[in-house]
Amino acid sequence: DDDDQSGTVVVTRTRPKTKRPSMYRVLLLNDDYTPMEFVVHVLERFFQKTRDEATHIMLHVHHHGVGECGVYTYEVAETKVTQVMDFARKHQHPLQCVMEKK
Ligand code: NFA
Repeated sequence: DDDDQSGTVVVTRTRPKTKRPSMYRVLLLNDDYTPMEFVVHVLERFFQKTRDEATHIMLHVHHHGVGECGVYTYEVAETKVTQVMDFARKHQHPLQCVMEKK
């Protein structure tokens, strides 16, 4: 409740405004050089995939050029992309990981 210049009592009610966060897909891109086993390892290590799930996603990327690793809020997606890019660079593989708004 409030009191304005005229002395009128102004009642302002609030409603709970909970905005759901935007979600972002994290994608792996195919290339000709990164070993298949390395991509499977990345999917297990950074995206908590089982070996079978990781193999399926890796083969999808290999055949279609791009594939989804997971869907996360902005900061989590950004962290995954950085972790994967740093790990690929460390091992001198050209693997690319990107994020896109859903
Ligand atoms: N195309 C790569 C190869 O034949 C494997 C790969 C899969 C790379 C998925 C990147 C992403 N060694």
